[in-house]
Amino acid sequence: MFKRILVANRGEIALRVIRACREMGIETVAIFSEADRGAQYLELADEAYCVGPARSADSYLKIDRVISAAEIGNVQAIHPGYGFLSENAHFNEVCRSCNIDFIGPSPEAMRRLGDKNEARGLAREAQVPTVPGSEGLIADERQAVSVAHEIGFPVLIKASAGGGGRGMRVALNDLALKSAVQQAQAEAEAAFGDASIYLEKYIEHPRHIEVQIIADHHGNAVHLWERDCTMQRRHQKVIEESPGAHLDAQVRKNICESAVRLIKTAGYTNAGTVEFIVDRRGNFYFIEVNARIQVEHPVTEMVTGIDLIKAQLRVAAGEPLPWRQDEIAVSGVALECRINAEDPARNFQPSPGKIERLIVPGGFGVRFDSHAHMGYTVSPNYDSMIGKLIVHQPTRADAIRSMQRALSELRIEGIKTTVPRLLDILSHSAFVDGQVDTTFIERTWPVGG
Ligand code: MV4
Repeated sequence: MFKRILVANRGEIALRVIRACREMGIETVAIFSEADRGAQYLELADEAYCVGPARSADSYLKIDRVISAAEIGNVQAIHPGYGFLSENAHFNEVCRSCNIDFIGPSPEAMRRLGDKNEARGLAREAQVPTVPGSEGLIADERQAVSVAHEIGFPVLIKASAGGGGRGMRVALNDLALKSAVQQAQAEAEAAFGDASIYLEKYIEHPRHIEVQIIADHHGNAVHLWERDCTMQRRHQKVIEESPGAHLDAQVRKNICESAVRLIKTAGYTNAGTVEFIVDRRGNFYFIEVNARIQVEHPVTEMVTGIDLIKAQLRVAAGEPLPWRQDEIAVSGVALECRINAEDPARNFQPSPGKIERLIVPGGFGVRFDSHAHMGYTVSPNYDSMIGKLIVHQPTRADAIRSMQRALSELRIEGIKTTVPRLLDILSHSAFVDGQVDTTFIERTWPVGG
């Protein structure tokens, strides 16, 4: 096992990784920007180095500075967390060339799956259902129209280098499609430095189901069942749960087994997530792979009893997976609410500032993963998530009640948070009945969603 690793992240995920390392007897080196000086996770790490000014682009995203901290800190491996450099295949390669283990997939697997068009090809090869659409990339308007006539409108143009909803465009007819193709290519070139686009049938009112997988370096791969992340606003997840409510048992098994086939075909190692959209009839389609630990990993941890960060560290150190697929069972239901420093009354405008008072809920089956504390100042430089409230209960109804109780105990004063909107969702009959799709929030609270 590693003796010492660098945590190339900040906030709650840095804290989460440092805590797992402490329990495993692994020393940690933390990094911070000038805006994060004095943060709690830095005290819990064994060492900490400043990597630059507040702006992410000048600190957490600066590969040379992060690698310098790793060299000075004399670490064997880097845990990238989520966001920042976590899915940067170049950074992953630099780690390899510096003889530092990257706690995640190989640069090759990361690059293959990071290209959404290539990932689609791998899915077809693995006999995983993909959305009807173009065979490969779309070169021009003429080809786009021809594919659209085969599959039927509406169609969705996606950027191959995009993901997470970035660079997508719906077209309802020939004329709209023709003008959208060139715009989409130009936008993709500007945003990702890669103009590649492909076409899919637009699946209306889908549910978002994602499968947690983990693979070792000995050819073993398992899934840890699914999460339902349908409750989103503008591609930002709001509430996540596991298992998926009302997911047919056979569909569920098929989706999870598809995810494992795909990552085996891709030669993927470590933890990852395979995203699917599921239509009203239970048809499911592969969308993309997230080659990192995700924000919502705790709901899977609660229902499976498996610590995913520890599993990542063990796999990266070369240990074989300690469980067979039939040993991974789901018990009860877990819900996660993301607590953001945003004002629901002002179109979710960020609400940075000092937390004057904080009371954290507790009790049976309640977990609060957060780097926030009384006196902590939420910086405007980073994403607005200040914590994740997770509950685990025997049934979904119990979990909802528990989450309502825990949220009502949570007191955060000095800044605005999304807690009131979370309570609105939890008491909405469509959520309680599990009858929502990805457009629920925007439809239910139309003024800015
Ligand atoms: C889609 C889709 C409908 N049809 N693809 C958005 C995020 C990215 N991972 C894929 N996304 C979608 N892809 C086809 N062919 C609808 C979405 C989508 C969505 C998916 C999951 C969760 C929320 C969403 C919100 C809007 C659109």
